[in-house]
Amino acid sequence: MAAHEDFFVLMGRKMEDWLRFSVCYWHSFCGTGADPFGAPTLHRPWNEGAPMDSAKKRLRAAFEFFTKLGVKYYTFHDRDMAPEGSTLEESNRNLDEITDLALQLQSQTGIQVLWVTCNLFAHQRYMNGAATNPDCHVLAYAGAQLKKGLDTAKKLGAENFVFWGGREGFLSVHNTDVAVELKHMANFFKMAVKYKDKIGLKCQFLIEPKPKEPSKHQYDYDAMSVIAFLKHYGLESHFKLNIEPNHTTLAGHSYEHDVVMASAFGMLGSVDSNTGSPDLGWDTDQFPMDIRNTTLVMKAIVEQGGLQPGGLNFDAKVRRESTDLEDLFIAHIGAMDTFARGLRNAVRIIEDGLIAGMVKERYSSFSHGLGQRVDEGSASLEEMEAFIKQNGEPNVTSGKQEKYESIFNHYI
Ligand code: XLS
Ligand code: NI
Ligand code: NI
Repeated sequence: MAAHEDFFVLMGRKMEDWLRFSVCYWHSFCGTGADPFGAPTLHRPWNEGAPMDSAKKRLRAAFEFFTKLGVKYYTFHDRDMAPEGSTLEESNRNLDEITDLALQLQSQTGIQVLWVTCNLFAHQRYMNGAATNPDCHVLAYAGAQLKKGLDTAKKLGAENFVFWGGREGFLSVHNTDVAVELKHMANFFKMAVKYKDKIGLKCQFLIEPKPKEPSKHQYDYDAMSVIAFLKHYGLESHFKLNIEPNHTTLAGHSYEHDVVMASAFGMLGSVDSNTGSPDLGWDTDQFPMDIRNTTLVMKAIVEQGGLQPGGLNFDAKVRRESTDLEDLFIAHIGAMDTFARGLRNAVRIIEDGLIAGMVKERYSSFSHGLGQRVDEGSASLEEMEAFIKQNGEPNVTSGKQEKYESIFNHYI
């Protein structure tokens, strides 16, 4: 291997295989820069023309972008790739026509679908939720749309399928039967698992937590809530999590928190690698540009052996003031560099082993005797009592937080 190639191999794996970058379709190709206070500012040439014509122009432009950028994956919602028709049949026909073209472009370029998802939140019918709607007629529509979404995932060879519960939550507890809604959501997921098996769809199912927005209370609040939900309904072997740090900070956690928690439970499947502004209260979907954050995230990812078949999906949008087409390139390249540097830092932290050694030492009392029995789950309260009667008061040990922080800073 040439020295130059060596530079891109870390811990036996190519950087691109650690990172598995993906471009998202909705923000980068459907986004217009419109916000609740203002008109579109991003005038993309592919958004002009009749809906199906512009859908094709958009797809070709997107593949030109993926190719120029050199990414291998993209993600999309059914409804951002093809416009919704006036009936389910018409929507499905639209999707078939556009995904035929997507399939062609995929085989010409080698670019793959990291994940596909169904938009079960934008249409008016879903205003009170999809799988948690109080009206079964709406739930049925969502199920029918999901069936097509899973067929589409199979057609395009998607490596994952994401469920983000856009309006699966509530605004007021007065009109909501929480227990019933949660049961319906679980049953909806069970139908998805069953259909996936039936059609032989091989992809990984992922749930994306988010605490609020658009609903006030969302059921998939954060990583731990979703894991508890999955375990409660016996679904944990069929799903992993797609963690979006912007949502994690909205839940009141630090940037890396849910990545670390999901990974600790063996449930980290993929990452929507964006960032918010924690000083605001909403999902700003900015490109991740903070190397400290990406170092912590990549450390968790490398420690679990990577994200495959998941990846790092840029669920991020250029600011409405970033109006040049080149800003789309700059944003993605800057974010990829931020993650690449995070990866290199994380690998140095892991290979040096200094922090891991300090953490190991911190827990060393659990490696023998009573500690070992506690760790294995075989100790009893009677033993604790006997131990304390014999050994008395413990000596407190320093947590050394500032030392850890100072060491971490050396790697940034
Ligand atoms: C919205 C979510 C959404 C999902 C896909 O906040 O991040 O974009 O990733 O539906
Ligand atoms: Ni997302
Ligand atoms: Ni989001």
